[in-house]
Amino acid sequence: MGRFINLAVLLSFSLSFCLFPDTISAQLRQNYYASSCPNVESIVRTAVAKKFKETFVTVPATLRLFFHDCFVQGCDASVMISSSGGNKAEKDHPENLSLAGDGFDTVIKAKGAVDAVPSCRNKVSCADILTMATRDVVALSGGPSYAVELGRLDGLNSTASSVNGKLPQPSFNLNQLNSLFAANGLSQPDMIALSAAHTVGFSHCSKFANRIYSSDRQNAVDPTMNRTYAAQLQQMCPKNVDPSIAINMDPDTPRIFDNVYFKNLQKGQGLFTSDQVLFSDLRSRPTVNAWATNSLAFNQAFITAMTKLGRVGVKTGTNGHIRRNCAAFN
Ligand code: HEM
Ligand SMILES: *[C@@H]1O[C@H](CO)[C@@H](O)[C@H](O)[C@H]1NC(C)=O
Ligand SMILES: *[C@@H]1O[C@H](CO)[C@@H](O)[C@H](O)[C@H]1NC(C)=O
Ligand SMILES: CC(=O)N[C@H]1CO[C@H](CO)[C@@H](O)[C@@H]1O
Repeated sequence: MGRFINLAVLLSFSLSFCLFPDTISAQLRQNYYASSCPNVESIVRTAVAKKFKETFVTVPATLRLFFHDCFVQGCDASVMISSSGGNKAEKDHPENLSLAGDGFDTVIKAKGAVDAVPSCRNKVSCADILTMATRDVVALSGGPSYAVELGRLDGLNSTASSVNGKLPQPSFNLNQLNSLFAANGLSQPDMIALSAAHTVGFSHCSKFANRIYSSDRQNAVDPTMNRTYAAQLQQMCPKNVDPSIAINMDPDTPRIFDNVYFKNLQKGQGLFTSDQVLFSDLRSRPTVNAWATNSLAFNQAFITAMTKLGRVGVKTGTNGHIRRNCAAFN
C-alpha cells in the first residue's frame, strides 16, 4: 500500500513536471555558466572577500539589496539602476535610504572582476552576480553556504513608483507579513527564516521609535519588548536623535550570521514589530522556538527560503539582457 502511494505521488509529480515546466522556476539552474564562464563563482567570491576585508557593512548591505531587488519586479538587478534624466529609479524611492552604498559597490566590484576575464566579459548578469555575492556574504559572516541557481537576466526597467507596496514595513503584523511573502511564493516558514537576516546589520532609530516612545501607551514602551532592551534603545536613540544614527539590529552578535536572532525574540529583544510578532503570535512561535535551539534546522530553512526568493520574477528571453554596467541599461 505504502509503495503504491509513493508511486502515485511520483507519477503525478513527473506528470506536472511535463505539463507545467514553467512552474519549476523558469530556466534557472546550478552551473549555468559552466561553459561560458566556468570560474565565475570563484571570481565573485574573491572579489566579495576582498570587499568584506575592507568593511563588514558589505554583509548586511548586500543581503538587503538582494531582498529588495527580488521583491520589487523580481530578482533582475533593477534595484541597481541609477536614476537618469527624468526617470526616478527604484533606488531613489525613500525606502531605499538604508540600502547602504557598500552593497551596490560589492556587485560593481565583482562584475568588474568577472568582466576582467576576457572569456567572461558581458556574459554574466548583474542579477546573478548579486545572487552569488549574497550567498558569499552570508557564508563570510558565519552563515551557511549553499549552491545557487543561476541564469537570471537583468531587467529592462526600474522606477521608484514600482516600489510602492512591495516591501514589508517594520510595523507589519503576522497576517501582513504572510500575505506579502505569499505574493512572492514564500511560505510562513520561509518568511520567518528570511527575517533572521536581521541577525546582522543596522537600523535607523526612526524605524522602531514607535516601540519605545508612544504617547498612546501608559508606559511608552511596547509591552512585547524587553524592558531592559527598551531602556538601552532609548539611550542609543533619544528623542530627536540625528536621523543618520543607526544601531545594531542583533544586540548580542551583530557581526555573526547565526540563530541568535531567534533567541533574542524569545527574550523580547526583537527590534521591529515585524520581528517580535514572530514570537508573540502563537502561529509562528513554535518555529521561532525550534530554530532558537537548532541552528542546523534554521540554516537548512534559510537555504530553502533564499533559493525560493532567488526565483521570484526571474527574467528570461526578451524580457531582459546582460547589462554591461549594472547601474545602467545597455
Ligand atoms: C520580514 C519583513 C521585513 C521587514 C519589515 C524589514 C524591515 C527592515 C528595516 C526597517 C530595516 C532597517 C532599515 C534602516 O533603518 O536602515 C531593515 C534592515 C535590514 N534588513 Fe530587513 N526587513 C524584512 C525582511 C528582510 C529580509 C527578508 C531580508 C533578507 C533576506 C532583510 C535584510 C535586512 C538587512 C541585512 C538589514 C540591515 C541593512 C544594513 O545594515 O544595511 N530584511 N529591514
Ligand atoms: C530581558 O533581557 C535580559 C537580557 O538583557 C534577560 O536577562 C531577561 O531574561 C529578559 N527578560 C525577559 C522577560 O525575557
Ligand atoms: C518592464 O519591462 C517588462 C519586460 O521585462 C515589460 O513587460 C513591462 O511592460 C515593463 N514595464 C514598464 C512599466 O515599462
Ligand atoms: C544608496 C542610494 O541610492 N540612496 C539614495 C536613496 O534615495 C534618496 C532619495 O530618496 C537618495 O538621496 C539616495 O542617494
